[in-house]
Amino acid sequence: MNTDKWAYLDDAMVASSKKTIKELFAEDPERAKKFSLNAAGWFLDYSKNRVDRKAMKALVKLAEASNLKAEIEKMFTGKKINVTEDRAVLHTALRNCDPKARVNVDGKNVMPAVRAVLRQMGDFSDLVRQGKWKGFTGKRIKYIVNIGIGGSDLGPVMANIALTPYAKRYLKFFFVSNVDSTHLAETLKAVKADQTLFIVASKTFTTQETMSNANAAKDWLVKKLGDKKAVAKHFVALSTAAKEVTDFGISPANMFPFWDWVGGRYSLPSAIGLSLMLAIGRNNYARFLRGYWKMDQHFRTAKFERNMPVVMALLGILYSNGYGAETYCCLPYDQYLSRFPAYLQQMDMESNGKSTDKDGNPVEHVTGPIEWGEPGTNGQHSFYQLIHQGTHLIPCDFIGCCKTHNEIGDLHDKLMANLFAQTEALAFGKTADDCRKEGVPENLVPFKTFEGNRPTNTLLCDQLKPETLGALIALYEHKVFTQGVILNIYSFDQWGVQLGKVLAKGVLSDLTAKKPSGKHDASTNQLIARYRKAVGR
Ligand code: G6Q
Repeated sequence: MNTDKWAYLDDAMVASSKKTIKELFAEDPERAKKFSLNAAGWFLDYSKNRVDRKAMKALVKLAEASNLKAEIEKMFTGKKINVTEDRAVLHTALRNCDPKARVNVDGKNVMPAVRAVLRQMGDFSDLVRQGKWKGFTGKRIKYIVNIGIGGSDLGPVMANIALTPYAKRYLKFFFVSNVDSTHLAETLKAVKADQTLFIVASKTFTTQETMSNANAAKDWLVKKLGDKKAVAKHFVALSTAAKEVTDFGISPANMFPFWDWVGGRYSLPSAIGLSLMLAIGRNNYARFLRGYWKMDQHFRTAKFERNMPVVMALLGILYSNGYGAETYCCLPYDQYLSRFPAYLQQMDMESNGKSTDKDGNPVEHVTGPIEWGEPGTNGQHSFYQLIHQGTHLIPCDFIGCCKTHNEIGDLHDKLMANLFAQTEALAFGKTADDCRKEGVPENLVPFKTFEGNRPTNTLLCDQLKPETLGALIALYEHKVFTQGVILNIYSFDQWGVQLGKVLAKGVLSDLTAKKPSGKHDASTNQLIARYRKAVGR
């Protein structure tokens, strides 16, 4: 690796800080066109960023000097780039739609197994959707409860909401993730045992929250239907852990497998997507995968300067490491994408929230940004004030769909007008002179002035469809991957999640034991004692 590669970021900063976005637009009438890209059904306008050609060239050099091309190939061809877990990273194989594709892990082509699981999922979802999969008492399935957390929950929830227009409305979906008993209890109140299918979604099948909820759901079902044998008709598993699944009481025939080379937060296109397939059907699910695949191919083959994930990644690096932006905001102007920011949060922050580089040294650059966001226009009436006039620089992605699935009067025009207007206001602001011309009294001018020069990307698609959603997810996955490569960190492990899990076990035994160990710090001991007193232990 070129150790001087960060000099390219300095070059980019020199070019970037010379002119404001307003000045950049004034000097080039073709700017909008030049700083726009198309890929896999998405149009990206990144002209409202603090970059000119020079800055972009320098940023592209940063990507090249990070050996990005070679790293992309390593991922797509199954090299073990998840070094700390000694695993390949092959979520791209899950949506590889080329019937002749071969992708080897440890010398074995994984594609036949990928296709076999997709067929298994398709056949099962046909049975359920057609009412041919009967519950223990002979009734068809109406309620589907996905029990999973983190990567086994956020993607399925997000995509189920996003593709509601394609869903079979007869089926009612629920997602239970939290170990807070309220989550399961409220769900069980809304379903009928003899018509409910529980999907236990867990890569490891050992996660405390998921297994606690799954066991409680199993007890509930057996009690309601009065026979242990009912489990076979009402529980299926999505997992890599065949033994644990069998020990739980789910037959291998009702297990949909995936593999250790699928990371939890990248697992939506694996068996973890079963709840989505049940909702939208196998054909729409195939479209969803095809969208991912199109973006995968774009990422793998397009030149960096025309490569949508790479361009977005480079802009992100410019703001986090050049301008010190600490957060990144995702603002979908589509109610169906309401959970997309939450999904992105895990994808980005769990992947690139690292402080050790690949050589085991402390990182010298800012790694993953704090990712947040809410659907527009709601956010406009709460936190946008800070984005417009606050002291933080917050780069934003605005995401919109030109056609709505729900035409009501001019609501969609209004929604999109707000999206476009926000990016305009953020980029161009409003000068003190503009205020004066509008007759703003002098004492109010400082308050009504907008600095502008606030960077945004705008992503537009024709309509939110299965394929556009797949492509959108892949776009961000590859953006995060690119940033990880440039930052020289491992994006596919998550050791930071472990410590809390281990400590929780010790605390749990102190909450329930006859006598607490008192081995924690004074604050934690005090909290444990207070809790025990409140619940009468
Ligand atoms: C994702 C993380 C994490 C994981 C959950 C659930 O990349 O590893 O969010 O998905 O902890 O894990 P299981 O699927 O094993 O239950």
